[in-house]
Amino acid sequence: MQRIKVIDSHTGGEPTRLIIDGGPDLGQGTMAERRARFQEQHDHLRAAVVNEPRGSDAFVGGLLCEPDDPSCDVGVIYFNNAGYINMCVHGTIGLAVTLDGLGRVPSHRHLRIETPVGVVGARWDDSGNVTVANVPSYRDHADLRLAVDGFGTVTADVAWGGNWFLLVHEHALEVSFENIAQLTAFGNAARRALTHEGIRGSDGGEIDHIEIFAPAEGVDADSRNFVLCPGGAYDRSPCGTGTSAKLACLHAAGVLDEGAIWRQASIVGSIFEGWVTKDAHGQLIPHIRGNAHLMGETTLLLDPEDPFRYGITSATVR
Ligand code: PYC
Repeated sequence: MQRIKVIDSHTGGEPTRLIIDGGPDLGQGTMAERRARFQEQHDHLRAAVVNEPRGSDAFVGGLLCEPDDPSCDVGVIYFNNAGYINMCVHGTIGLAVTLDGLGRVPSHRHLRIETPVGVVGARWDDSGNVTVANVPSYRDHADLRLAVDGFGTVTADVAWGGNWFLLVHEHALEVSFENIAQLTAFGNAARRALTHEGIRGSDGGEIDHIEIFAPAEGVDADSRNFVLCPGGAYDRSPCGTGTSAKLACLHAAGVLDEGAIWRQASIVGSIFEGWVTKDAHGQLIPHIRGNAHLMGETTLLLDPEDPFRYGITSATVR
């Protein structure tokens, strides 16, 4: 019986399942190289950890690794029900709180974390919140007009915040918890429209996260968002890489100065605070502050007799 030890947390309602023991041995190399090995040789374990019947479409999984970069404390590879994601801020806040619970955080209360798309930082403040200093982020396209089948033409930006986002700011949608089914249908149609139009990120990457914005009503925030993740689930948190992409767009538009606070509410009302600084190379660094709660410490059992031990996926359904 294969055993995989995980710790579950949630960040603003969005779950993270961190593999702390029993995960695949990916050998040495950068996180990007090890992620490729994970995908090629051990993808069934990704599916086992996050898909039903053990997981759900909402879970983001993280595989804790020894870092390749000696300046880092840990490395991590993030994944979900559909595959692998580049960076995950809510997951990094969850990882930080998990390592703290395990007593693995240095006394200076700061972690350097290696990901497939760069090194990020996680720092605690006196209130117990964690701030993630994300990878350099930027706006790629402004005010793109996109015809979305069944929803008319919307206006959106494209930005990198550790993943590629379409950030829709002019639309006729109601951004509310009650309207999740329609928002999800829109997000899927917008992804099809991007594919149809051949619109990708400037590095050729697929724009696989769709983010829709509206004024925040009933919460103390600058905006409320709905984020559709690549596997079809919506982000319960405000999505830290999505908030990073938003900060990059606001800064590029000249409406968010360095250090000014932006409060982003999610579709369930949880909030991240964000601001931007510039690094030594003049690149824009988003900082995202939030907190996470531990939910469970589990040993997953993969019974060789269980036909769904590697999750319910198209590969296991008969
Ligand atoms: O918080 O960056 C994030 C994230 C990405 C996908 C789900 N959450």
